[in-house]
Amino acid sequence: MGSIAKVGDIRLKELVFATNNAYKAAEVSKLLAGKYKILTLKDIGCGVDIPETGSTFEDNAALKSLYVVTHYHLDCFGDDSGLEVEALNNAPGIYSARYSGNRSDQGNMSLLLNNMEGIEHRSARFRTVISLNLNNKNFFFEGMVSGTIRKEAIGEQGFGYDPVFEPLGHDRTFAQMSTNEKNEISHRAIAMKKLIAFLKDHAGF
Ligand code: ITT
Repeated sequence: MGSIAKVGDIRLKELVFATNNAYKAAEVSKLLAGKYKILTLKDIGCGVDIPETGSTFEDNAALKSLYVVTHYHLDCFGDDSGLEVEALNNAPGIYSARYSGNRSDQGNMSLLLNNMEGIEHRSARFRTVISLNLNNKNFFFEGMVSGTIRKEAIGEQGFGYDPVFEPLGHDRTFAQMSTNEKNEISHRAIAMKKLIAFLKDHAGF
C-alpha cells in the first residue's frame, strides 16, 4: 500500500484520503497518527472537485476513492458524510455541503436553523460512509452519531454543522470540543476505527 515516507526516525506508510476538506483530513490524521501519513488530493497534485453525482453516501464515497484509483493508480479512501435531521425528512443528507446553494458553513447553518424554526423535535444524526480502495478492491465502513440540533450556533472549533450539533449524552456541541474529544465519539471516527481494524487485518497496520 502506497510508498514509504521517512519522517524523522519513524517510517510512515502513506495513504491517500480523497478529500479537499482540511478539517476532515486533520481529524483523520490524528486517528492514524504514528502509523500512516495522510495525503490529501492537494498533496497528490489533484486540483479537481470530484463530482458527487451519486444518490447515496456510499455512491459518492466510492466516486471519490475510484477517481484517485483511476487517475493516480494509488490505494485510497474517500468519505462522504452529512447531517440527517428527522423533522426535515433526513435533509440535508447527501446535500449537506451545499444545502444553501454554496459551500458556506454559515449559510448552511442559517438555512438549517431557519427551516427548523418552531420545530421542537430536533433529533438528528451525522453519518459518514468511507470507501476504501485497496489492491483494486472496494470496501465500505460506516459511522453515525445521534444528537440534537441546537436553536443557536455555539463554539468555534471544527467545521460544517458542528456549532449546531450536540451529540447525545453531552451538553456541548461538536464545535465546543477539541479534535481529540470529537474523535472519541464522532461518526467519522467510528467509521475510521472500522477502517483501522480492517487495515490491521489486511495491510499490517
Ligand atoms: P470532500 O468531498 O472534499 O471530502 P466536503 O466537505 O465536500 O469535502 P462531503 O461532500 O462529504 O465533504 O460533505 C460533507 C458536508 O457535511 C460537510 O461539508 C459539512 O457541511 C457536513 N459534515 C460532514 N461531516 C461533518 C462534521 O464532522 N462536522 C460538521 N459538519 C459535517
